[in-house]
Amino acid sequence: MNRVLVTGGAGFIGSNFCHHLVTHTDANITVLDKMTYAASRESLAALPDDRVELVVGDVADGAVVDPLVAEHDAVVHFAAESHNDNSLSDPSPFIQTNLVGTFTILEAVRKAGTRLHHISTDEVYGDLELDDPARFTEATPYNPSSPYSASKAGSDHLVRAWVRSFGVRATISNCSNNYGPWQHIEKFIPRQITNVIDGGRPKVYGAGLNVRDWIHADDHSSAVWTILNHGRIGETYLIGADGEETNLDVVRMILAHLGRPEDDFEQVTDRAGHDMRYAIDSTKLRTELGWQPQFADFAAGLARTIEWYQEHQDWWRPHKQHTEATYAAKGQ
Ligand code: NAD
Ligand code: TDX
Repeated sequence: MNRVLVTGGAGFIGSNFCHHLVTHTDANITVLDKMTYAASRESLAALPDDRVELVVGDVADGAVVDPLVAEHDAVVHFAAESHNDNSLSDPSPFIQTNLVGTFTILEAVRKAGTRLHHISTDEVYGDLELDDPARFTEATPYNPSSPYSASKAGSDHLVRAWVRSFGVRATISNCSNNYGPWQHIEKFIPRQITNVIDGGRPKVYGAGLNVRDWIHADDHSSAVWTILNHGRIGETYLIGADGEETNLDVVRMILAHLGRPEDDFEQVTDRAGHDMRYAIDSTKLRTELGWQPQFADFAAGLARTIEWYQEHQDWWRPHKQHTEATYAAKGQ
């Protein structure tokens, strides 16, 4: 795995994975990224030029993808439209990037014989009831709720079909909700942190009882590298760090850390079709491949993340007004 092509490598998790590779491996990296609103050159700026190259291009463009894929030992496919709320406002780019883009990557690896790891999400399994003792496993039936999660589910099915029909050498991982540095401020945790830093109030959808299973992006990256090197071809691995929290509890932790009363938040219009609870059972990854998360304590990881956003106001502040105006127009 000396030459790794990372699609979506200028996004939140893809850039974290590039940092992981530079720190923990000898691999040289090419990032293929369309540089949408979600991308950030700053997230890659600290990485050495002689090991990381950025190619600006679209994963749905075979003329760009095919020659790049042929030059690499492995492709790690992060590129996606990733925000549920945006998929409710306009599903079109989700279909194009998440489905046509994954199809384009699959055709390229089929031709070149390159190893593929496909990055997916726990949302493909739909949601669980709050009082359900069950968690998602690799055997849970697909049941996506939103245009985003349906497009990710479809991309997983394409990967499985290309493995079975064409012998493509691919693995899939479905990870729970990530948090950490460089996450776009449209997403729940950075939105609330930056609201409070700005003197505003967190905006909680509906009653705030929805549960998400949080994992630090560093732990997602280490799991992906483990699967790429040791995972069995054709297999799916669920990635999670036992981090279930209600949205209300996360907001209270952010408020408390920043010295504000824990009830100083607003309840706003709920998300259409809002999934109630996600929960990952990552036993297969832990027992088969020996992976363990490093951020076992969510509160400690969240505190470090809050401090990172306090220290990187130059990065997020130019996007804050537009992001909040978009939410305000939807009553959120
Ligand atoms: P992100 O939105 O921060 O980054 C996505 C990146 O993909 C951006 O840099 C964007 O410019 C790029 N991109 C978008 N369309 C592209 C295209 N057509 N061609 C090339 N590049 C394109 O997303 P993220 O949160 O880092 O998520 C990365 C991956 O991880 C996605 O596949 C997502 O479904 C998956 N995932 C995310 C989470 C999470 O909590 N954020 C959890 C599980 C899985
Ligand atoms: O302002 C908000 N208020 C609020 O209550 C926002 C932005 C969100 N929420 C709620 C909705 C969810 O219950 O917080 C929870 C988390 O929301 P998001 O950050 O939008 O994440 P989610 O919809 O759970 O999806 C995330 O995890 C799975 C990622 O965005 C996906 O890319 C990933 O696949």
